[in-house]
Amino acid sequence: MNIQSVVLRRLLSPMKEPFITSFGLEEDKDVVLVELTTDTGATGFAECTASTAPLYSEETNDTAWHVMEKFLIPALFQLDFSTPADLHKVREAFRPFKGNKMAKAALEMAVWDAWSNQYHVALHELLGGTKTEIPVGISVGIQRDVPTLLKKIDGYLQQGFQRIKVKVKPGWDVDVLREIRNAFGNIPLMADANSAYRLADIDHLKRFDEFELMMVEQPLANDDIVDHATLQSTLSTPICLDESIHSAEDARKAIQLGACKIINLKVGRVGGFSEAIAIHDVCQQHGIGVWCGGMLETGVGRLHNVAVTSLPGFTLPGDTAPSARYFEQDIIHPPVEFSKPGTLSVEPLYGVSGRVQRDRVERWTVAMQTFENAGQREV
Ligand code: OSB
Ligand code: MG
Repeated sequence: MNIQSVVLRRLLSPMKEPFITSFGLEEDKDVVLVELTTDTGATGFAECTASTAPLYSEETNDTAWHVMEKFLIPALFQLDFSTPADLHKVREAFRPFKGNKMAKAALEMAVWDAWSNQYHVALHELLGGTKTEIPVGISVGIQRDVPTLLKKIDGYLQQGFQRIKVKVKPGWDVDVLREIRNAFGNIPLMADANSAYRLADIDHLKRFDEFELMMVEQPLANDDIVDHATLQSTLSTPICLDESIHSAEDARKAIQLGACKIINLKVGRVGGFSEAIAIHDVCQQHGIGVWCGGMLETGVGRLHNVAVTSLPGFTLPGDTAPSARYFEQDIIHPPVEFSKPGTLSVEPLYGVSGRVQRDRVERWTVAMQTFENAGQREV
């Protein structure tokens, strides 16, 4: 398999409601969608999980586009793929370029997606996935007030979501968690701070233990693992790292230091499927819990998240909610929907291209650029 062309598209589409975290607010879906075409005419899609502003990580959609255009697409055009093991070549080809994991992931995932499409191998099987059903949780943003939050949680519990994650920040944490416990008792509950605290807040963070949360996600800085280890040694609540983990090496070091007991694995954040599989394997070897996080993806990223969650180590419910949670109309059809409340089934998917609705993609496209693999054409 050779890559003949790459099309980058920037899409802007409305979301059902804004999503508020300790770092800011996301109102519309602003996303770079990658489409690859291979020498046999097979198609691979993937989406980039960067955002408009560098608030979750340092990447933005503009930087991702730039890095793909100038460095990653030219490197990709040098590669050819003859066996599934060759798919790991993409990670190696991108390794000299530092960081920019979301840009790398978008192209790398589109290559796996294209292989799945070209050779009619189910994507989850290509990744090594074995599960046919996955449990699903929900991430609930910061709300105007506690009654509004409780009403939302009530609705999600009724829909069957198997775990509630609430976003917390200083001033919206202990009292809110107490109200949730008072209202809903012993539900599977966790909190995500998106780096909103410092180690100096340790006494405050210890108060979280009272609520017997499944975990607290990324309480400290996005680039820290050392202080997280100190914090974990005094907290009974398991720490889950999100922002701090960009590679299997990061995971190994965090585990070795005792910085976390659980990892939120986002394929975009770690640079693609190869690295995601490696992190999954490190977690499995060390008995560390792992689950698939989300970045408010469109259906394209959502289907990829479902496929990766089929790997056996993904034992905890992920942030892989159905399409309807975010969009009136997803860019895929049929949308991602529960097979039974709180559960998604992992259906064999031969790349996502058969689900992508081109008219919807075109409706939301605000920029587009095509890259032809000139070298390939001469062959
Ligand atoms: O920290 O997990 C996060 C959304 C955007 C950026 C960061 C995060 C999130 C979520 C929502 O928690 C996950 C989802 O529902 O896709
Ligand atoms: Mg998080």
